[in-house]
Amino acid sequence: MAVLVAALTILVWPNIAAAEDGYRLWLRYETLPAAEGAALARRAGAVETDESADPTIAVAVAELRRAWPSMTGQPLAAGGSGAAILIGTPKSPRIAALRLDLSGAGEEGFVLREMQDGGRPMIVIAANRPTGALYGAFHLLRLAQAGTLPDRLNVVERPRVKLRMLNHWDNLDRTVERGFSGQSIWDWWKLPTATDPRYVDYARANASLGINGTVLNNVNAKPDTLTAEWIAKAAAVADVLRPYGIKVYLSARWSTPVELKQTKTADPLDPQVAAWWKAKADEIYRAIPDFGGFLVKANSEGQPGPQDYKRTHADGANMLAAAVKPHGGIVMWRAFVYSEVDPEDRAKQAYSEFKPLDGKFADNVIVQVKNGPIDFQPREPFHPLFGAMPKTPLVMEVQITKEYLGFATHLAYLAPMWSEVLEADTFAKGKGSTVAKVIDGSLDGHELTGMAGVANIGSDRNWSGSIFDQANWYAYGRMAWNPDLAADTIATEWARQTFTRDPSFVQPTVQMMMGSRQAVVDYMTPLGLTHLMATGHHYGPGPWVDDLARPEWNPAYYHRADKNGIGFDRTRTGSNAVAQYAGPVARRFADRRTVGDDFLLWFHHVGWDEKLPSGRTMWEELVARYDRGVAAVDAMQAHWERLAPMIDAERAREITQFLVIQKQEAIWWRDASIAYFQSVSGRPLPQGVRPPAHDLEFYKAIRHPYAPGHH
Ligand code: BDP
Repeated sequence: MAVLVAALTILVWPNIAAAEDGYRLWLRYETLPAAEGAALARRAGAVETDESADPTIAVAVAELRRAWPSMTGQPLAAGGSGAAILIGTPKSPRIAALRLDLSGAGEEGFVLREMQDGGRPMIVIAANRPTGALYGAFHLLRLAQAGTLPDRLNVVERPRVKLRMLNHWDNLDRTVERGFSGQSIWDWWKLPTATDPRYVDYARANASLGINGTVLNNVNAKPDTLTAEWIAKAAAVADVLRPYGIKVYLSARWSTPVELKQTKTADPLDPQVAAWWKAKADEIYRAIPDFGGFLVKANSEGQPGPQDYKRTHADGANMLAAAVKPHGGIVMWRAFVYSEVDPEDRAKQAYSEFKPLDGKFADNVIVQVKNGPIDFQPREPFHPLFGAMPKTPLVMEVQITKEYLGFATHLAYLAPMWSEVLEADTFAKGKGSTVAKVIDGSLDGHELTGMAGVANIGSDRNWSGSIFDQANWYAYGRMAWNPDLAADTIATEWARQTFTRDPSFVQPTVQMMMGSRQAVVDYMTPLGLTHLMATGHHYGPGPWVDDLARPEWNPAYYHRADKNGIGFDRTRTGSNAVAQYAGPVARRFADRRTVGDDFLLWFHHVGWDEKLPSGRTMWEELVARYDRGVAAVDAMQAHWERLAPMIDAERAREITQFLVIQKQEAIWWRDASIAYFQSVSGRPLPQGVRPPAHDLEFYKAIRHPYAPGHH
């Protein structure tokens, strides 16, 4: 037996050693081709600093020392006279002596320069603060890994957005709301004493993108989060993340003091309530001196809030803001609200509630607005609050986890969706008032700026549930650093670091990624349709659902299909949601000739037999879009069959299998949707179109009580 085990070990071991399970993300530091590795080693053969006592510089140096020999294939020199990387801030005598202009680097940016230092060739990573130096180190490694290091380095970068946040929707029992990649990485039960080494790798990955804040717990928060027991756990995580420039924040439940039986009310204007939060903030800051602040979901989807006491969102936010203000903390107050009693179009409600509060928030409050007016759908127009609250800094919140875009198994690269919103012109101050300019503060002169991404990170070995979902984490971080970065540029640098630099792999992979989100739109919610997912878990189609307690939870509320036509009239003849946008935008959306395919049924109710610019009728076009979505997945599969052999078998296999799932589910979406809409439209299927595999009742009967991510 022992002999057999030994023999098996020998057989199996090489595979294990070469295992590519995705754990290393984009920080793989594979050995470069020999000539390139040697050239890199000549440019720098050692890593030097005067500031190794600084914890952030220390982790930057550690990262460089781990990556450099791994990429060059040569050990680092012990020190001395050869070419080297020199990293630090002006506190370092050697950096100060170089007299670099660091004004362009700001608080968190960096300068990368190749220059002579006492006759030695140096790659200099210099920054005003240690965190900037850490970001510079990661930038250097990104360029080296991606094979895009210029001959003479001369880079100046600084982040455009101040708060680059992840929002974990992680519960205290380690389940994750809308998480499809295992359990929460926060092993609360073992904290604060045991800290999983994974927290360090989490910090490295985030720091490599410039992410500088993380909200540890779900916006649907429990009062327990703010007990001494849990504060200690959060503090232990904060200690691990701190050297990487990442601050910890917590989601706070509005009614916490009442539920902990420490106050009688949660009325924000009650002095006892304000005193409780002030004492709580003091307690948190004693444990976490650089605590970032609170994220709050209030009076939204059943969560308590200041309106329970007839106070406004501003009253609530400002009371909390006063509690954290002496410590330099902030409050991120979410604008994701819609009422269970208000019959008004849900797409209008957040604007109606928040716009009148513009100018009423304290200066350490930032209002967090989802990218679109409904809820993280495969495509939404930009949220009308962007550009409408010039006196209030707004965070744009996007969902990295794919609640509505096929969970972790569908390949859907989300950067094109985020760019679409960031590039959208609000016309708030005339042409060129893009959402990106609202977010980076340049439009209205705000210093406090932010982006928030609902994390897709979990305990799965590959972190994100699939290899391609790692690209969404990556792209989110890169875009939070620079909202103008192009989605395909990001995909290219990600693919080159994650897989290989071989252009015959990278190019078609990037092409596949770039088209993938539109494919999802086409097979789930084409032409501006939205929110047609099945109830609760949001997995699979449910366009027929019309019997849920709240009207705006029903897909039928959104598509409004009847025997005459389909779509939600949001023009003047309907809910007039278009009027929440600035003039030129409102006019474009309101006009059938200018609204475009993407938002046609978002803003208009269109007759089934009306002719569209394609020459097809509405009904024919709808069917054609569903077919186009399925065909796009077919094409992805065909591409991948050719590409898979170019990478390691382990990751290739997962991608191949997930594409099979995506194909099956794209067909399910198409067939179920066509079966349903045909039952409403009564129109025959256009010629040559394949009928759904089953009748409508079959699709309606499908149940998924154990779908992941539900709460
Ligand atoms: C919805 C999710 C729900 C979240 C909510 C939110 O279905 O689980 O709690 O967003 O953002 O999309 O608060």
